[in-house]
Amino acid sequence: MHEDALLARLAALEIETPSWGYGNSGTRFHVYPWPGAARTVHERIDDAALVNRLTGACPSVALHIPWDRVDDWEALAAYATERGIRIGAINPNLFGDDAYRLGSICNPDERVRVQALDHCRECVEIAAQVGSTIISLWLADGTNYPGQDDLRGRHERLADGLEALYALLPDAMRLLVEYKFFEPGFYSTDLPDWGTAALLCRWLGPQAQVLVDTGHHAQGTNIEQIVAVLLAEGLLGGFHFNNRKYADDDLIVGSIDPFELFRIMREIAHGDAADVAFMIDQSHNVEGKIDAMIQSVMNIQTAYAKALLVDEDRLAEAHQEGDVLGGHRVLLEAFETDVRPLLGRLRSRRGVPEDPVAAFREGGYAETLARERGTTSVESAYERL
Ligand code: LRH
Ligand code: MN
Repeated sequence: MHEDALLARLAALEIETPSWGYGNSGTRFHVYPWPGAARTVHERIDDAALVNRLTGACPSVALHIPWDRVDDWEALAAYATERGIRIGAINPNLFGDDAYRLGSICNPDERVRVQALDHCRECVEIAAQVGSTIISLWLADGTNYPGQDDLRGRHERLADGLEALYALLPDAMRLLVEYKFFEPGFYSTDLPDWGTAALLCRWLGPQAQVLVDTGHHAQGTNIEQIVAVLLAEGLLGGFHFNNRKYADDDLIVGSIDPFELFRIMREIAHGDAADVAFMIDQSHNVEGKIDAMIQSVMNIQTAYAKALLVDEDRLAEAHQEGDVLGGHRVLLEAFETDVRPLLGRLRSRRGVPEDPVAAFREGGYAETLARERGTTSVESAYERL
């Protein structure tokens, strides 16, 4: 592929960052506060806008409701626009309420199911007010013990609930259905895998597609094959990029297994991914939030650049000739290519720093934010928790 075509494909890659990735976050063991970490939706939007200014690749920020709730949604959309970004996917929260102990739309209690659908209806209205076209739905629904509930009954309630939500969508809006194989359900999860999500999306209709969170699979799962099949079926709606070594660790994408990310992005580069929403979903528990997010964007761009370098003609030849190692070596050649100079040229063409993480660190942004937000040190950040 000629360099101009490569740079055009790379320039077209837009990566949405999550508002919840900019605030203090942790595990059930502890939340370690970070000096200058965003505390309000406006500060989270400010940080997302800074990531966009330094990378030129992140024109939208995903919101989570009610974590990012405000009284005036138009004003919030304007606040984002003034800072050069727009509000992206709206994520309903059907896990952060006492009522959801036994689930939300799969709950055996109809009153809870009605409450869950009401929240989804509010999220559809919010999306319409802020100009968002994506409802990104993850359900924590599941059970912890055999016999706790009827698995078939829960599936039927799941289908009914999604059908009712689907009916609320205006024409231009999409429902992205996110699956996860376990947690917080430790015996069954009602939306556990890509197959269940794909079946339901195909049944719901063309505005429903599957969201692949790269941390939501059993060890050893071939995620790029799931991506290839969903692309082939026109059911791939988007990604929640992150990385993990063990479970849903939500670490920086590409930080543990960059070769896997490359293999996933090769399926994207080789497929028709025009409508795929590339979103990050991470929590930065021990590191700075903003430079971690910028590094994540760079890791995705790196994987995509290498994927675009795959010599697809030679690969097809190797497949035709049954040249097993030959085919593998075509992929290795691209993966082992240093694409930093190419990405440096992309960024200088865009007028953004060639190394955005270095620019953030050398630019004193962290110190400025910590001073402005009054948490100049970890200690003072502790006091504010
Ligand atoms: C669930 C999940 C989901 C979000 C949450 C922040 O594990 O991936 O996408 O709602 O993380
Ligand atoms: Mn996710």
